[in-house]
Amino acid sequence: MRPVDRFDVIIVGAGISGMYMLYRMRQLGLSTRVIEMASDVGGTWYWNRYPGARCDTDTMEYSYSFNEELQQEWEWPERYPTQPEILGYLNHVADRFELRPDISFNTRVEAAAFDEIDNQWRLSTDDGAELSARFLIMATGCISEPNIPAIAGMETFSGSMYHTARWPREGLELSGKRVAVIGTGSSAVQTIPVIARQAAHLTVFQRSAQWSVPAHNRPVDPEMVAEIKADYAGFRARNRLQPAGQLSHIPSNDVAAMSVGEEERARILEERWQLGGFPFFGAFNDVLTDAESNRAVADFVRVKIRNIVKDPRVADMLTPDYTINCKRPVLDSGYFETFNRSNVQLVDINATPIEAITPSGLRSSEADYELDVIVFATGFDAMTGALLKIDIRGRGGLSLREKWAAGPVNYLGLQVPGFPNLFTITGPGSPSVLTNMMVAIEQHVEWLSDCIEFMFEHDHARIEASEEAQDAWVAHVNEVVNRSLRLSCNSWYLGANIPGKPRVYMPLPGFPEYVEKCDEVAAMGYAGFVLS
Ligand code: FAD
Ligand code: N01
Repeated sequence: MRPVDRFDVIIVGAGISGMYMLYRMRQLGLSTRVIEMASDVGGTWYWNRYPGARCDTDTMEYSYSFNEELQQEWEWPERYPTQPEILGYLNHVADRFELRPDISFNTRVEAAAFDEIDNQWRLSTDDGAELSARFLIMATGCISEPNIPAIAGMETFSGSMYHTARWPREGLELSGKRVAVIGTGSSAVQTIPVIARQAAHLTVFQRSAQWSVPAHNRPVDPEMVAEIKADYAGFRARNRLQPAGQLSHIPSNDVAAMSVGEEERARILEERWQLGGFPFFGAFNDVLTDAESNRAVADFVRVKIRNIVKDPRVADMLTPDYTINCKRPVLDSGYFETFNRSNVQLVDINATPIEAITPSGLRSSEADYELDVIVFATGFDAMTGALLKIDIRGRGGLSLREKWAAGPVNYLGLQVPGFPNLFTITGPGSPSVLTNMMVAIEQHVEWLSDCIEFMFEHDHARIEASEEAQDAWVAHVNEVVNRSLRLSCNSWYLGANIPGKPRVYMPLPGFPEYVEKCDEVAAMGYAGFVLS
């Protein structure tokens, strides 16, 4: 039998969260090991290599803020960095802070069980290793477990099939190929215009039309960069006070849509449309709370789609019929324009469902499509998928899969009663994917580092959220969500994209108040947790 490697802290995942968590644990002088199933660091930016993949958070905000030299020295070329640029940055961080020696790559955590006798988490991995640690930090990512729909006949296809999050590292030659993209979420909207330019023919299979707004990517303005860098810390601090932890320089307009006249409303929307990116969704303060305001903003985008797409029948198919900003907002660079190309066809799979994948392509209820490549841009089993793939057992053998059978429950989005010393970074029940993730990740990592330091300083062996704290927190999340229009559409926030997944709104709309609550809990000696 191989000996058990024992650590103070084990972190699962070496994306942005796991890397920073490791850095902080080292600063505390704790023995720490990161387990990562990929062959290198980067997480999201390691896996998502599809053509056109890039960030849609403004570049000066999607980077670590914990090291002043790093943020001063790093140069981003464009408003939204590309996947290779972000991966290059994360590799630089790994090199600069010499993180790799404490990371086991190509290793998947399969199971984790809490040993109540010595307060240790015992982990087993796919290479047969056994490890244990006092604290277990799940940095497994919210958008990391790909969703590949089960379609009859998949195994018979003679061409090649790829999920956007499992794109081949060596790239893919698409010129002259007949390509299908299934799905029209953020990944699809980014890749469709690029694939359309490369492939001989592209067929897009759409289940839900997409409210997409122009990204308006462009080279960064050196003057703006100099201004931000003159007080980068201040810029970050101001962003952390914004509702989505970003864009303090283009803040949301704190005005209700229907409180201004039609002309003024159109002017504000047009101004933000021209600005591009997420500021469009901050045009008014009640887009997600007032149905009439929501309709006014949606009508504005409907007209835009109709003006861009030449074929009115295709424009109709591309126009969503649900609440705008209810699914995750999407930014594009020429998405709607792509459907004016003669080599691009749109298929509405609600009207003509996909029946099977065949040896030569795909068959819908109405037609056969001859294909060389099928791209699944079908998203992820978000927020809980990667966690529940691991067999996690807490006190008394309690299984997390059972505990969360009706949907995730926890306290502060950080800890689940019954699972002492185990924490999730950007877990369900926290603002997480509703914010700039860099901000959400840094806030969680810093709170957790302080908590773990406190535990060691005070010689506490165990920390566990109470059931009462969990129940009150879950009620709070539901109450906030119920005040909005967020339940009015099918979204991955709700698990609606995964057949059989409980319909529970997972993230908490509530930044930056959430941060105050976390700080308050810590200041009160970790109120709501039992320390022993
Ligand atoms: P991840 O980057 O997902 O890393 C998790 C890691 O855990 C992965 O490397 C995975 O391999 C590993 N792992 C999981 N399970 C196991 C296991 N059992 N054993 C071992 N290793 C495991 N957010 C924004 O704020 N702005 C954006 O513009 C933005 N763009 C995005 C674009 C794409 C294409 C995607 C998919 C997401 C985007 N996001 C964006 C969200 C993005 O996921 C986060 O910003 C951030 O990268 C998450 O980092 P993380 O370290 O928490 O998780
Ligand atoms: O995934 P998605 P994604 N048959 O779930 C459809 C981040 N991200 O990879 O809407 C047919 O959004 C599904 O249809 P529906 C960002 O947070 C960021 O695009 O469920 N179709 C949808 O159209 C984002 O939200 C960036 O009805 C099926 C699509 O596939 C998150 O990652 C870039 C189907 C999936 O869209 C996920 O984005 C990329 C089925 N069985 C990603 N199942 C940027 O920052 C699903 N679909 C730029």
